[in-house]
Parts: sequence; C-alpha cells; structure tokens
Amino acid sequence: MSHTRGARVAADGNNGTSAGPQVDVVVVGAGFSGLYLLHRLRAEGFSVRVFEAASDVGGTWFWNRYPGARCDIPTTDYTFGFDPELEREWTWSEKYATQPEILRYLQFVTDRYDLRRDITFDARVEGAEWDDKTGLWAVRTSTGETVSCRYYVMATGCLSVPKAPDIEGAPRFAGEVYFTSRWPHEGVDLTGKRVAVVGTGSSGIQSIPLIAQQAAQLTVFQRTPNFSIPAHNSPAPADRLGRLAADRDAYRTAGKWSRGGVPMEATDILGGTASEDVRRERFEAAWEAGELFAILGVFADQGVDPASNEIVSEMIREKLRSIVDDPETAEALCPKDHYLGTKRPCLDSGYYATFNLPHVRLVDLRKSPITTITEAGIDTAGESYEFDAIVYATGFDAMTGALVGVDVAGRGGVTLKEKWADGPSTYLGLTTAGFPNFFALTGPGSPSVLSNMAVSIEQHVDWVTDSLVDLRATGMTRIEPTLLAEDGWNQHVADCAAITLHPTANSWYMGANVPGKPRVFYPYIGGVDNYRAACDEVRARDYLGFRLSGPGGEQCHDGVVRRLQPDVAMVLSAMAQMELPPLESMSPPEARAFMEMSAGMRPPGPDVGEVVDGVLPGPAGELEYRLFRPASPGPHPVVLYFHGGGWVLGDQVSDEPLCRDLCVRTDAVVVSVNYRHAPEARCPAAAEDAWAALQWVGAHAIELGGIPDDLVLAGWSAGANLVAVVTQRARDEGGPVVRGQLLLTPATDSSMDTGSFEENADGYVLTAPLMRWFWDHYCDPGQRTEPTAAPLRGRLDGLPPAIVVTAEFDPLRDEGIAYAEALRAAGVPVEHLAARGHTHTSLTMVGVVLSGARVREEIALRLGALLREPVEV
Ligand code: N01
Repeated sequence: MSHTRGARVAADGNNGTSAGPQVDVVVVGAGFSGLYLLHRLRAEGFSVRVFEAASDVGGTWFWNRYPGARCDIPTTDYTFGFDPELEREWTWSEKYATQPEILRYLQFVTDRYDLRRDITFDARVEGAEWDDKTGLWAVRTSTGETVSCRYYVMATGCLSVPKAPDIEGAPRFAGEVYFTSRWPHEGVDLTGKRVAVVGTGSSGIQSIPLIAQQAAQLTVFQRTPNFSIPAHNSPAPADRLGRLAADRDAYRTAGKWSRGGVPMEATDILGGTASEDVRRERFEAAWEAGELFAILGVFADQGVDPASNEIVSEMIREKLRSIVDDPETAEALCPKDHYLGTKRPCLDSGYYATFNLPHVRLVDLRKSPITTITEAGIDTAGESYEFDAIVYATGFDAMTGALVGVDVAGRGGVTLKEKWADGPSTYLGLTTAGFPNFFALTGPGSPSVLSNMAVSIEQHVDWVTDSLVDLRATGMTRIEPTLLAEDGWNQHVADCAAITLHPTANSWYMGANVPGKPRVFYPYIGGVDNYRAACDEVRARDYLGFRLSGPGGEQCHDGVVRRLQPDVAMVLSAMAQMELPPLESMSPPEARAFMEMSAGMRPPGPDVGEVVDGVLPGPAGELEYRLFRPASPGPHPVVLYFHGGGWVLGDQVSDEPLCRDLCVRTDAVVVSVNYRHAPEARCPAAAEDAWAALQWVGAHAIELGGIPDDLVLAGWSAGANLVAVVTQRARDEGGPVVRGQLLLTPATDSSMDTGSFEENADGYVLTAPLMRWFWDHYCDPGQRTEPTAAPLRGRLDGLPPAIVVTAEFDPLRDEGIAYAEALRAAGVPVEHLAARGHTHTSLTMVGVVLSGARVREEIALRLGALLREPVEV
C-alpha cells in the first residue's frame, strides 16, 4: 500500500467486493490514544479519520477542567515516549501537571504532527455496523455522516462517560449544578457561595481544597472515605529526571516492562515478617515520595494479604488523624470498609487539612444518608442543608460505558451491549469475537486504569498498528479472535484478580458504582510487563487465537495464550531465572540436601493447635511421624498423610505447610509419617512402611486424639501412590477401616507414555527425566507393573471413596485421570478435581501459590464430607 498522505480514500479497497472502504481506519476519540494512533497509522500509510465529540483534542483532559485537576502519575512518565524529539521539545513544569498544562501538551502534539487535518471535531460517533459480506464497517456520526472503513477503533477512554446522578430529587435543585467531569470551560466563580460537593473519589479530593478557598461555606458529602496521600507536588522529582537524562531509552524501556508502567524498584519485603522499623521506614519513604505505586508497593504482599494491607492502611489513618484537628471528623475520614488499593487511592494537595477550616464541614452519609435533593439544597436523614451550588464528583461508568454507549453492531447485528450484558468479554482487552476488525484501546481486560495510561496507550496503539501492517503484508483483510482464545483470556483476567484483594471492594474497578452494572473485575491486574509479553507472544506465534482472512488466504492458530495460573507462572519464571541444576543430575543425598535447603526458605504454613513428633514401629525399624492437631477441642477425625518426593526424597516434615493447611481446613488431626526411601530401600519398602503406619495409626487413634475408625489416607505424588497401594491392601486384608483416600497428583502407573507425560515433559518442575530418575531408583523394571508399584494395574472394586486431584501441567496428570476413571468404572465413588493452570507441585506451595488455596478448599470440603459422613462400620 502506498502512503496516501492526507487522502481520505482507502488504499486497499479490494477484498473481492466492488466497493472498497472510504478510509482504512476510523478512530473514535482524540485523546492520548486517538492522537497517537492517528500518528502511527498515518506514518504507516493508512488512511484514517478520527471523530471527536468535543470541539478540540484532549479527551479526558478536555472535559475534566475542575479546579485542582491534575494527573496522578508523575509527568516524567505520564507523557508520550515514542519520539525522543518530542521529549526534547516539551518540558513539564511540575511533578504532577495540571489539567491546563496537559491539555496544552496534547494540543502541542496535535500540531507538531499535523494531526488536526484528519480529525472531525464536534462529531459524536453514534453507531457502527459491520457488514460481513463486504468486510467493512459503516460508522455513523451525529453530524449525519456515514463513513465506511476496513477497521474500526474505539479510542474512547476508560473514564469518559459520567455516571448519571442517581440521587433522588437531583433535577429539582434550583441553584447552580456542576459536574467535575463536565466543568464549564469559562471556569466557575464560587466566591462567597454556599457549596456542596458530593463524592470523595479522586475528583472530589482534588477539587475540595480549591473550592474551599472560594466558597463561603463548603459541605462535603462523603459516602465512602477514600485513602489519600499527599502528592507533594513540586518540580519534577530529581531522581526520575536524572535517570531519564542519563539514559532516556533505558528509562522508557524500564517503564514498559514494569508492573504499572512506571519504573519502580519492586520489593520482596512482606508486611507480616518485616520488623516494625522496616515497616515504618518503608511507609514513610512512600508517604514522602507521594507516588501512587510507592504507597501501593510498601510491601510485596499488601495487594494479596489482608494483614499486610492493614499495616499500611493503619499508618495512613495515623497520618490522617494527626492532620485533622477534630477527632470525630478524622475518624469519619478514615477508610475502613475496603483494603488500600482496591479502590483507587488519591493523591491530594491539602485535602485532609481542608477540614480544619472553620467554613468546611464533612457530612458522613454512612451515618446520615441523603434522603432527597430539594429545590434549596440537600436533605439527609438528620438535617436539611441549603446551598447556592452543588458539585457532583460522583464518578464514571468506567471502562465499558463509552464502548457500549455507542451502538456497535457486529456480525449478525449483535451489539456490543448485548454481547457484554453479563460483563465484558475480550481477547487481550483489545478485541472481541463477533466483531471483526474492531479494536478497543485500553479496553476491559487490559491493564489500562491500573497502569500508567500513557505507557499502556502506546503499547496498544503499537500493537494495533503493527498488526494492521502485518495483515496488509500478508494480504489479509479480516482479523477476529476465536471464542477459545477469548474465553481463555477472560479466565486469565479473572484468575489474576482472584488472588488479589480487589474483588472484595465495591469499586468502579468492579462495576459496583453503577447500579445494575455486571460485577466483574474489569481491568487486567497481571501487570503491564506480563500483559505486554502476552500481546507480543500472540503476534510472535503468528496471531495465536485469531482468525485471519483475505485475498492472501485464511489462517487460524487457535489457542489460549495464558493457561498457567498467574502465580504459578511467576514461580516458574523465578525458578527459571535461578538456573537451578536439575535434581536428576545429583546423587540422592545431594538432591535431599538441596530439597531440605529449599524447604527452609518457604512460608511455614498456617498455625495449628499443636505439633507433636513421635515414632511408630515399622517393619525395618522405627518410623518418625509429625502430628498436627487442630486448635478446636478434640477428638478429631484423622488424616494419615504420606509425603511426596518420588520415593527418594522427603520425610515426615517435608510437606509440612500442606499438612498444616489440611489440618486447619479439615479440622482433622493430620499424621504425616515417614517411610524408607530408595535407592537405599527399594520397592516395596516404602509401601510396607506405609502399611505398618496405617495399622498403627488405626489402632492408636484414641491415643492420638482421633476418633476411632474416622480415618482417611492422604498423599501427594509418590505419597499418593502409597495411599493407593495400601488402600488396596486394606481392602484385601480386612482393615483397618479407611473412610476415604485423597490422591493429590498421584503416581499411579509406571508406563510414562501418556499424553501429559509428553506435553509436560519439561518446564513444570516435575520433568519427565526426573520422573524416570525416581522410578529407576525406586523399582526394577520387572516389578514396576506390579500393583504394589503401579496401583492402576491393581483390582479396584470395593475400595473406599476417593478424591483424585490432577494438575493440568503435570506429567502425571493423565495417569491420575486414568486412576479416577478406573475407580469409577469399578464402582468406587470418585470426586475428580482437575486443577486448571496448576503444576505437579504448585498445589502444595502453601502461602506462595495463592491460587492453590481455592483448590485446597475444594479438597477440604470433600474430605470433610468423607470424614464426617456416618458410615456403617
Ligand atoms: O470518581 P469515583 P472520581 N451519593 O468513582 C461518590 C480517575 N481520576 O471522578 O465510593 C453519594 O472515584 C462515591 O461514593 P462511593 C481515577 O482513576 C484521576 O473521583 O461509591 N456519593 C465516590 O466517593 C479515579 O479513581 C484523577 O460510596 C456518591 C465518588 O462519588 C477515577 O478517575 C482525578 C454517589 C465518586 O468517586 C474516578 O474518580 C480524577 C451518590 N449517589 C479522576 N454516587 C487523577 O488524579 C457516587 N458517589 C489523575
């Protein structure tokens, strides 16, 4: 395609239809994202038209002109980084620029790249329809124009549609009414007036100190107190400027590959284990820095661990109490109903101190809700107030409001609003099935509002532009995600959110601020870095999860780009970085020493009531055990547990965090018994020991604080293999009574030729070579097919109910599934839990792989049912 500078005619209008599009791309919105997209597409030779509802560029920064409006990401970072020349030509005056300065910047960018000539202002896009026959979009605007285009991009922003005022009586008020998000361009003079501000999110908190400077009386109506820290606005911070000046490219690259889009030193300090001095020091540094990501990153675990979060939250409350003179007002301002960060914290300039002014008053709507707005003011349950002006700082229909607000109809006339009635569904937050050639920049399912928007916008624009260039180069004219890819992405977005505290809050991130809006977590919280890697991978794998077609042919590499649980992926990547030697390259004693050292670094697992060490008699000497007793009064059911480690590694304490977790979740005594290991004691020594342990524990239940005959066997990996073996033997030899068996990612067969063995041969901790090493140490080839080594080959009828847990990325997955199916076929009640996105080891990583907790909870529920179910003995 040739470069058609300034032309409004698409260069590629040939997809086998008689009429081509009027332009290649229609873009909605001329804010940060629309402007950069126009620049990039034009430079690549695409014809583009941008429609903008406002009378000028700026998007968010055109509309939000309320006093005090500033960015909350330092302008060293909240700025375009795509062109070093542009960066040389523009100098920000402050750490956090004001709205007028940001608007001037966007106007400067517009003029510098001569963007205006392709933007139609005062034109709102009202509808867009896909024609599947022609492969074109028809885009309708409020000016009556309809434009056909090949690609339709909504660059409409995440916080651009104000939430409708949902307060009874609002239209009745006879005084002046203002919305922070639609502030009059000529400004507002509130001097000498009685003013109400409703809402204490970022907009309220930024504007209240300035409104207080003018108003004769200011009354702030607060429903939810929000966390706010001082912005400490000043000239741009010297450290960031210094890093930028020293190596601009390195600084920008660090931002692109950071979690939030701003270069930051990530900490591995945990709130719970840090000393009081360290806690205080880290908090004070973040408070002084006055940066969002600093206060959100005081501890590595504050976004996932309530106790760690509370440490930072309480330190903020302490600061607040020290600023606000009136203790009752201070207490009302203290956020207590949500975890720090689960609603966006604010950066303020004198917000809390404003409440010390004699003419400023806080009304706590939790105590005294608004009953109605009257002609003269606001009535609460306790009092009537009269005002000259009401300012609504009540927020936005975030992330999806602007997208579903336009009548976008995809294939078959289905609208985006219809498709997303139960919540947004996207692939990469950019595209959605049924809507070919449609892109939503910074859409739901992308990091967007959780990140530095400037960085996220550039990444999205680059991805879309590069994709359109790729399509053109290969003669493709259509791109659409598959349902498989989209469902997989939605699942990944939800998995990422589920391990955080975010879903607990009534936030706009959750759609909770708009009545009737679906409650899901809208943005992607897996990090700008991980997100960028996923997008890059999709392209590198030749558009994985997309269907492409055009004169160049058709292609579809269907698949899911992120299948591992996000925290499992993090652990695997951290392990890969350590370049650890493979266990099978070591001797068994070396491997044992290595495992013991690693175990010393993990979290210990939850507290239990009591831990008791003991020994029991085995066929070749004493067997050590460790018993974990619940804190609740006994007696308790008993879980006899056998550890994993391929019959070569481990002992009665090697799975301690898992045993503690089982103890707490099931409220049962867990007895973890050691057994002899190979190669010193080969098969069937371990199974003989496990059998002896079962008999002894069965006979000594009362002594151990257990309920007689209320016993299940549990084991992980090789330990689960032993459980299966001794359960079969207990059936054959008439006891002891076993109520059930928990087989966690069990080794059930020695064939090592299953699909999962090949698929997951490498990269997921338990590798195929390691499994072979275990079998070779444990058992002679001739013996491996005996049921004492391979329980899958044993007789399975008449066994107690089983809970079989398999992990998706485990070489042993298929033999676990085979065992569950064979048990079921033999008439044994079986609950099979398939742990999606987990590995052989990840479910045991208590306190490290947080997503494993959900699976262990499921296990505990089922185990609890087995233990407490009355059975005929
Ligand atoms: O909106 P919000 P915002 N009666 O939704 C209250 C970005 N931003 O415009 O929490 C009484 O946060 C509502 O109460 P509650 C930033 O990402 C950035 O302030 O629902 N009160 C809440 O207190 C931010 O997060 C900057 O209980 C009602 C407030 O109104 C996002 O935009 C500046 C109510 C709304 O807070 C949105 O911020 C500004 C009712 N009926 C915005 N309805 C920067 O600093 C709502 N509220 C860059």
